[in-house]
Amino acid sequence: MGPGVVRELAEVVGSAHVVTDPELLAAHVVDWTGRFRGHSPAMVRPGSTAEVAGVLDVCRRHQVALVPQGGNTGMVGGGVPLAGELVLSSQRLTSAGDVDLAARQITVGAGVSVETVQLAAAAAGLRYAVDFGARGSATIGGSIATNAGGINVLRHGGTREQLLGVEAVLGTGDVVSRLSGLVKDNTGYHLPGLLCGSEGTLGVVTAARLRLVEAPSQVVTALVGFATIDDAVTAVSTWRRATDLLDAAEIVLAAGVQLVAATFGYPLPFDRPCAAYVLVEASDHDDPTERFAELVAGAVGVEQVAVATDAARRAALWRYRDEHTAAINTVGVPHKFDVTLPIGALAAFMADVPHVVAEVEPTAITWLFGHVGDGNVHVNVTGVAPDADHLDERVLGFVVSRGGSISAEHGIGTAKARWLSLDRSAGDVSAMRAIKRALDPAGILNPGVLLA
Ligand code: FAD
Ligand code: 2HG
Ligand code: ZN
Repeated sequence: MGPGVVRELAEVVGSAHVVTDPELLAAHVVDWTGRFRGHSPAMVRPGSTAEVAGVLDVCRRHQVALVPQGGNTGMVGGGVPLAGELVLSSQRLTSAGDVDLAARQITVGAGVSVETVQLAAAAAGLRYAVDFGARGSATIGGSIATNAGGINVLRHGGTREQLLGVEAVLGTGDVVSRLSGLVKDNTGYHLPGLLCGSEGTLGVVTAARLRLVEAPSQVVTALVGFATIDDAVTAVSTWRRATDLLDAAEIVLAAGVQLVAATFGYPLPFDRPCAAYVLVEASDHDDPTERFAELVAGAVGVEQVAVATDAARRAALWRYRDEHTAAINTVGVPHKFDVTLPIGALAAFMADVPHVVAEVEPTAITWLFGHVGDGNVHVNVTGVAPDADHLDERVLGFVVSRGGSISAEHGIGTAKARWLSLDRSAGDVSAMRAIKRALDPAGILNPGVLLA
């Protein structure tokens, strides 16, 4: 990218917002895990949809590839410039409207964090239902691009279910603006739904209209220790059939809990370790604790239970789950496999996958945790080289052989682009390529991601 392009970009966004200093760029060319590291000539920070359109226009005319970037918490190497692309940051797209109480909706810029939306909703007595550990840094734009899931999917759905509309600049330069928040609106193709989960390959999201839900008045959180993984998975299926009140059901294993406690200096949750733990949360208008206690008491293989209803003790239980990602990163740069299995195949998958990893990487460590309520387990493997592709090939192939999906919620990114066809038919991939060609004909948006 020559100085002429930098000048043109500066004319669009102002020279203060075209960052070329390598020190300032450093944090934007490597992903959160440290596995994916690239380089970039510049990061551009447009402050409005019109400026995003201007940047894309410059890029199209000069055939400059770009990577949209929000909080850079993505887990699949999709938000970093691995092939020297320009970085388009949403840092300045931070407008935030008031909560619309009548509609229970809010409109925010793409660079607003998920946590900021949660707090705005809470201040209005409502709730933004998407939640996950990176809430403080992850942006609404990034969460839409990845269709982020998180801990409340089983009750409220993922990001797509909260998305009433978007504003976005497509690779063609067309601006899509659907922020009216109409709940019923079947006028043509549902472009917000298409952009959600498109991983920055079709357009740059600049703003979104989001659904808010009622805030729970009474919440109970429990950490339930089980004798086996199978018991834990079975209990969650049973509870889900018995009640609609579960907000979250997360699984962690003994080794992960031990690692989190040792890394952050927390006490172990119980005096004896359990093979598997389910962190389960339920909420209702009336205190759900009693109903919930009955369900736990009826489960097979329960060894230990800790219950919390006040915010501080609930948070203390959540940290054993939320801090897995950070703790694992202290062990080494992980290979991450974010996969879903049919619920009936989940326990066997969790028992078998460490052996599958050991077949190809005998000294690796396999960590398992995740959103057991929706069949989504995070397989993290440490002790292997970042480019050990044979491991990815083996694990992802194993997932598909058990009827699973190679991406539950993080997306394909660059990490799994080579294996897309393991999980999607030729016709499916061909339809996706046709959409990509139509909406990004110059191929400037995240060229290494998803359909590389
Ligand atoms: P980035 O990492 O900056 O980008 C992610 C992708 O979106 C890239 O492909 C990028 O090009 C694209 N993109 C970013 N902004 C835009 C935009 N405005 N327009 C178009 N494309 C864009 N994810 C889950 O789904 N569930 C979880 O439970 C979860 N927990 C996490 C916990 C931790 C501790 C961490 C570090 C990550 C976790 N993640 C989780 C992954 C990550 O936080 C999400 O994928 C999040 O949605 C990414 O948001 P971001 O703003 O950081 O996006
Ligand atoms: C989570 O559920 C995130 O904590 C991150 O999706 C998963 O670190 C991971 O593999
Ligand atoms: Zn997750």
